Amino acid sequence: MTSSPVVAVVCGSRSDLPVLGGCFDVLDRYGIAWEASVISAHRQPDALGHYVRDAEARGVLLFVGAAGLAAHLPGVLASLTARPVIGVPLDGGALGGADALYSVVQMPPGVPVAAVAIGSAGAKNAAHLAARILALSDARLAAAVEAFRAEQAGGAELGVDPRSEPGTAGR
Ligand code: RP5
Repeated sequence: MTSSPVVAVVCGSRSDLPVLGGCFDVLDRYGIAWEASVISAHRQPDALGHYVRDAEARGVLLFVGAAGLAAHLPGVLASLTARPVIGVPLDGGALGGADALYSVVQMPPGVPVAAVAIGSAGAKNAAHLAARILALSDARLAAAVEAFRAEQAGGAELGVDPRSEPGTAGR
């Protein structure tokens, strides 16, 4: 990234990074400068505090926190900054991500986290939501968000014969 990051994506483990690919792709599509870090709220709490303070000083405007299991990372991020935090719950094992979802979404009043869907869908939506928030004070980004919406709206298919779809024969 050449310009200074405005979105900081933090995940709790290197094992989370593959699921976040769509988040980085969408941020790139919008031309949003980002940086990614692996800092566990449980294993490296002091490092997380230092990182948030440094990121704010460098101009980061919004944080994305992604974690699985007892996913406290987004909530701890929200406790450390007044800037918006989007939480991505990840599927970390036996409970299929429901554990992380509950951890991310059930924040106490006064410490908000914007929770998105579990896994890769949520990772992409974290980037789309970040773009919409940042677009409130960025005309270029507002145009990019509208361009994406227009492109997406053009994908409707009317009068489809499902039997003619490729790959559905014999199912
Ligand atoms: C969470 O525990 C991480 O976000 C990850 O989803 C999960 C497992 O971490 P590792 O044991 O793979 O490092 O904190």
